[in-house]
Amino acid sequence: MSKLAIIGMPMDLGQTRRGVDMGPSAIRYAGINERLKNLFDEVRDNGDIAIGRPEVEIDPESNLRNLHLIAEKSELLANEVDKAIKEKAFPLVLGGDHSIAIGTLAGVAKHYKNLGVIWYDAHGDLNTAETSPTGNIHGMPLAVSMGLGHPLLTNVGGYEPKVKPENIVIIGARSLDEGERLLIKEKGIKVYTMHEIDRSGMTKIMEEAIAYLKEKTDGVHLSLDLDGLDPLDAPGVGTPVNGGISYRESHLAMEMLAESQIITSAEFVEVNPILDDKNKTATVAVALMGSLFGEKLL
Ligand code: 6HN
Ligand code: MN
Ligand code: MN
Ligand code: MN
Repeated sequence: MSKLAIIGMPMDLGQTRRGVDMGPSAIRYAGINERLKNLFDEVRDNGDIAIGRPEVEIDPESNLRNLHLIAEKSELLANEVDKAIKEKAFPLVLGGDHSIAIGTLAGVAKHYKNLGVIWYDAHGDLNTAETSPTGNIHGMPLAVSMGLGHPLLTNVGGYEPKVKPENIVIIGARSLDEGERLLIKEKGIKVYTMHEIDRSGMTKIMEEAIAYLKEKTDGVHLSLDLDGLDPLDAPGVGTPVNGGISYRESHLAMEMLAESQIITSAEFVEVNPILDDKNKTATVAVALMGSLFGEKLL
C-alpha cells in the first residue's frame, strides 16, 4: 500500500522576489496529479498551508528578513508533514522558496534516527545571520537544520538538530558564499560541485551519493531546488546561476534515486511562475517527480 501526500507551502518570505508563493499552483497546473496518480495506490492532495498575506517584516538589526513569520509558518508545515508520515504517506512538499525546508525537515527528521539529506541546488543554503550577504532566510535552511542559526528557526518542531553534517550530500553547487565554504570544510559536508559532475558524469556521482547515504542513514529526504538545474531548462527561479545541471542529467539522477529506493520524503522548491517561460520550470518539476517515483516508458 503506497500513499502519497501532496502538501503545498506557498511561502515567499525567505527572499525578496514575489511570485514564488504561486509555485504550488504552477506545479499543480503542470499536471502533478495526472502524472503521479498511477505510481501510487493513493494520491492525496492536502491543499496549501495557509500563509495569508502577512506584513513583510523589516528588522535590519537581526539581519534576518521575516524571521518571526517564517518560524511561525514553518511550525504549521512541520505538523502537516508529521501527520502525513504518521498516516504512512510519502510527504511531497511543493514550495515556496527554500526556507520551507526548515518546516519540512522539522516534520520529517523526528521519524528517523539518522536522516540523510540530498540537497540538489546551485547554492549551499548554509548561511547564518552572521555570514549571510542578503539576510534572506532561503539561503539558510541547511545550516538551520544542522542546528546553526537563530533559535526560533533551529527549534522549529521543538527539537534540534534535524540532520548531522555527515548525512548531507549537496549536488550541483556553483555559488557558495565565504562563510558557507568555511562551514563545508569545518563540518566535512559532502559536496558534488558542477566541476565534479562535469568530470565524472552524473551516473558516477549518483552511484557514490547513494552508496554514501545508504550505508549510514535510515531515511533520505530529497530537497530539490529548481535552480540546481541550468536556467536554460529551469528559468523560473529567483536566484538563477548559469552552468547548471541539465534536464537530462536531472532526469537520470531521479531515476537512479527511484531504483535505489532510498528516498523517504521530498520537496521541490523555488518555482516562480512570474519569472518563468510558459510554466516551463513547473513542468520540469513535475517530470522529475515522475522519474523520482518510478515512472517507466515501457
Ligand atoms: N536558494 N547565498 C545567497 C544568499 O542570499 O544567502 C543565495 C541563496 C539562494 C537560496 O536558492 O534557495
Ligand atoms: Mn536552495
Ligand atoms: Mn538555490
Ligand atoms: Mn531515463
